[in-house]
Amino acid sequence: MIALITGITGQDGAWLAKFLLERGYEVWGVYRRLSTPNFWRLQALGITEKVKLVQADITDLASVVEVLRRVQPDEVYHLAAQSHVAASFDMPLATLRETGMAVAVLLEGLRHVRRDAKFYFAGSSEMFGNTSFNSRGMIDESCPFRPASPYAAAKALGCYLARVYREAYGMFSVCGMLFNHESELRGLEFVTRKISNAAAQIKLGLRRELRLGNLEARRDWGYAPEYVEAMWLMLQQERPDDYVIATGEAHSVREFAELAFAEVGLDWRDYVVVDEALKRPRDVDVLVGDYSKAERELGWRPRTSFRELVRIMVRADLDRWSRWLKGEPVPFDAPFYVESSVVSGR
Ligand code: NAP
Ligand code: F7E
Repeated sequence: MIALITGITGQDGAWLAKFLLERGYEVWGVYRRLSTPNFWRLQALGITEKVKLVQADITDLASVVEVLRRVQPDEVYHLAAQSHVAASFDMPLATLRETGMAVAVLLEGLRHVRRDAKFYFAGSSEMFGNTSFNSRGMIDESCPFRPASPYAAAKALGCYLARVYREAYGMFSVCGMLFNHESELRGLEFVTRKISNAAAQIKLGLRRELRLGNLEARRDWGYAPEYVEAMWLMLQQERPDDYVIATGEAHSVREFAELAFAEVGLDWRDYVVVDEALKRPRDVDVLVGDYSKAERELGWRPRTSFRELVRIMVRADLDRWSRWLKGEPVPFDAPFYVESSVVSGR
């Protein structure tokens, strides 16, 4: 089986590539040209030599069609996007193009080149925004979309397109409604990794404080390697359908910080500074997902607790910085990152 992953250099792309390689897939990954190569996650997982990398920009139909013709994939996992919610307020048009319109680029490309391929679209809990909850006090597939950011609006467009191509052309096209999922490969601009990295640096005396925005936001945080398995399961079903993937538990940013600093023996209150500039023009208060349908139909359920997730992330950052201080070569992003309220996003 041949799988094509867009966004292979991102967190989920790397974990998914590893997962599919382990199942015997021939894995191709789309990456875009950057001034500096960005393969640290593939290196960290030791799979750089095992995946086949092809260059394309997901907003460029010609380049996408060229890749589809060359690869002839059986399964396409469309993960590439401008994935940062706060950045979408700063770059709404670019986000709509890369996160929303690009879904039409992929679907049109597939419709013309490989209509029988299975297509996974990386939808998001953000599509629901401040929606009304189901009778279990959670969000499921039937809850209405109420996007609260340009990112969320773009993802909602992508999800609707995935359904339109399924219904209009009979394509096997699904929208995964994934709630926040994190890991040691998470980007530094997202709050969990921002915290785990800072806790590790502060512990080792490499910095003094951590500036955060809205500490009261509550999110349903799961472990990314388990979530990519759900993507694959969706494409192994007889009929295409959309699924919520979540843990069913919400925790606040404050709780994450508390646990992360405790993991390195520190009190978060001594180091975290709330910075109003890091608060978003609009935020979603609480997102918590009901994964009953996925459990029933895919046999999927989360396995890593919130506490374990925090531990995995903090220990990974502590280990990486400790090795880096000893001069060992470590594939990670943090030493090259400049964090300030101007560049770090919210
Ligand atoms: P990520 O780490 O930010 O990765 C995004 C990927 O998209 C990167 O490989 C990036 O390439 C690529 N990309 C962006 N614009 C591109 C373009 N114009 N052409 C080609 N590639 C482009 O995101 P992630 O956390 O892995 O998430 C994967 C997908 O799931 C995203 O669509 C995200 O919106 C969605 N999602 C994520 C979560 C979550 O909690 N992680 C939850 C729900 C949905 P570069 O490396 O070159 O930047
Ligand atoms: O923010 C609050 C922030 O940027 C989480 C993406 O993968 O998941 C992710 O989007 C919460 C928000 O993730 C800071 O206001 C406080 O309430 O880690 P985040 P996100 O916006 O939930 C969804 C499901 C996706 O689809 C996205 O692709 O944390 N927060 N202080 C902060 N957030 C950031 N980034 N930085 C702070 O300093």
